[in-house]
Amino acid sequence: MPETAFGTSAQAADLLLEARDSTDTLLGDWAEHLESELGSRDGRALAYALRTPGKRVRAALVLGTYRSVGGRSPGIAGVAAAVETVHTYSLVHDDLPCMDDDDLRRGRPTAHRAFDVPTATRVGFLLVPVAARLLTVSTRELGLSSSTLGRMASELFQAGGIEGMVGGQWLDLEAEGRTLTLAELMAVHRGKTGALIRAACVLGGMAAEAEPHKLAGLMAYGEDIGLAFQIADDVLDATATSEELGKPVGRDAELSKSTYVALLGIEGARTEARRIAVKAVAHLDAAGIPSDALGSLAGYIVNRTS
Ligand code: GRG
Repeated sequence: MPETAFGTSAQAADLLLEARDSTDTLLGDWAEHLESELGSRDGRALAYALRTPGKRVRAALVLGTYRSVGGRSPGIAGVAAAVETVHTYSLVHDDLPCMDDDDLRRGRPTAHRAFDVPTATRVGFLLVPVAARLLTVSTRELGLSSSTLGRMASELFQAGGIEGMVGGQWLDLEAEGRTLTLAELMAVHRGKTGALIRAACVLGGMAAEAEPHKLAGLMAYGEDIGLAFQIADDVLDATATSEELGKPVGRDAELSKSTYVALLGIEGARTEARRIAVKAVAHLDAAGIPSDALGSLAGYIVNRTS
């Protein structure tokens, strides 16, 4: 594995592999269970969405942050799957004709193409309580108190709501065809993408019952790495192929979206993503959190090709 400015990439590769395995297995089991529980076209569509295979970066961040502050239980996989389920809901709705109107996601037809728009709309909403159930079951398995569950749920669903993901997406949609300032664009990116990534990092810390200063360090890392992730996404939309991403490319330009690439150019955006990722890792060092695995993930996030 090559050395990068963020250390070796081997630790990120291992974490991502583990996150993919555990998340795909857990969500596959839930898909089967929910399909028979609902027993309808909605059940099949819900299972379809749960089974779409993503990179599982948010799950890897949950595992990595949990372990960085001493967590050791395999039960953390359920928390990771809960975060990925909120993310999947956002992708199902993001692809709808009233939003980005995309046909392909994760190399497969989007949920509304595989089924239909009303079904995909319902599936998006149905995924939110599935995430809540996953979080509840997993915190029980981790032996956490109901007040810790309450704090984790609040973190996750606040990040997924108007103060985070929904709010950021809303601003993003409103801004189509308009040129945002860098400060406005940063607010969009921190909301629509960064908030859930930050929550993944905070949830990992909360599940390990991290001390407050370490939790603050993980939150600061998550805040920066979430922004860096979306800047890298802007770069990939302008530079990667549809085969590499499993979704259409060049959509930002087609929809006249403000992006870091539009404002800073491709190289400028790459440099900015790397600068912010370095800053993210510095928060861990300042909080006394081992940064080998999380530094490696930061490197993956800004250097990835898909
Ligand atoms: C009601 C306004 C309103 C919004 C609903 C749709 C929505 C909520 C939010 C959209 C948030 C969104 C899709 C942000 C983009 C995040 C992003 C960069 C997704 C791609 O993540 P990857 O690369 O994808 O991790 P995989 O497929 O690997 O999981």
